[in-house]
Amino acid sequence: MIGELQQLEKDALAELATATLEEQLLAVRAKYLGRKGLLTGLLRNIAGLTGEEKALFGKRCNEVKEYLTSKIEDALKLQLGRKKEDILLKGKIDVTLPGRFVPCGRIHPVIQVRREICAIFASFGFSVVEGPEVELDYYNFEALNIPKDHPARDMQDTFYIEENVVLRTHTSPVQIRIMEKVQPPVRILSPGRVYRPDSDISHTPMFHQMEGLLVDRGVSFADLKGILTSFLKKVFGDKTTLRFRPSFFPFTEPSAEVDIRCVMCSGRGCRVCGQSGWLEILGSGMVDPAVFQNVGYDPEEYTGFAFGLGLERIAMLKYGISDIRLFFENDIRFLRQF
Ligand code: 2NM
Repeated sequence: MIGELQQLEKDALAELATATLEEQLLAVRAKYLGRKGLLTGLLRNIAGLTGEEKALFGKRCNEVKEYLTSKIEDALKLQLGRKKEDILLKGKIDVTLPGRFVPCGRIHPVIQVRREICAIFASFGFSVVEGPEVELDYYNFEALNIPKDHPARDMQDTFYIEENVVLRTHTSPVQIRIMEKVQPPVRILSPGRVYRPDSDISHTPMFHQMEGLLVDRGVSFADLKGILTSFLKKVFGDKTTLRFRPSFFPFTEPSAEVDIRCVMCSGRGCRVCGQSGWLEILGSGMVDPAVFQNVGYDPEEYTGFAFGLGLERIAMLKYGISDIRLFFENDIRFLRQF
């Protein structure tokens, strides 16, 4: 029996010597020292021994058990150390390697222009407001005095979602929503995406608009001219020449379009201004009393002016871009230039 015990110890040590992984070490421990292990099996035979033999064999068994236990513990500790080292080695960073190139984005030119214009009007006391892009027919047309038979209502000019739901064709419905909620004085700016079914070198089905509205007692056309003149000189430079040209919009009366002297040819006539020497920049006018009536403002008490402009158009003139579609192709070589 002592011989079997010695053989067991030898075998266990031999297996331990070749075991390196944690699973292997635990398997060795289970095989020899576990509750159903070989050593327990040997101890079961103790019954057949005499008292003296029993004591000796039991003592030897304990010694072997303690010895093997400590050997396996040592081996387990060693392999844990190796595992930690492995993890550290794998995670080692070579700080002398060159860094990875991270391409840097830019603010889109249309949004740059939007921010610039918002900042100018903020300095005039306007606040920025936003509203839904999917809009009710009522807010997009009806409240703005655009009657059912107006040409702007044709399917060609508006994306319809349902009979009375459209993609907004301008951001004026945002202003109607504000006027419904708050009493004058009102000074607001509503930038945002708008949608019209056009597509060519100067039209995309989605583009960005900015509309402004100022309502108070005693607001006149002179205020409109003053504010818009200051604004355009801030955007295009102090020396900018402008003209107010009579126009028509269903929601303003009187209405005026504002042109600036062509920034490309200084008025001599070129392709950009169609040889006219002038560039159309924005539409404007005194808010029609019918619109005030629709939002519950008393047209006898209040007057106001409003204007609207396309942000892509301003960006094109400012940066000398000839095709509006470039803004939406997301070609990094184009976008990086601004
Ligand atoms: C324009 C031109 C003229 C305009 C009118 C309104 C409102 F809601 F007050 F009636 N908002 N924007 C307006 C006026 C827009 O865009 C060319």
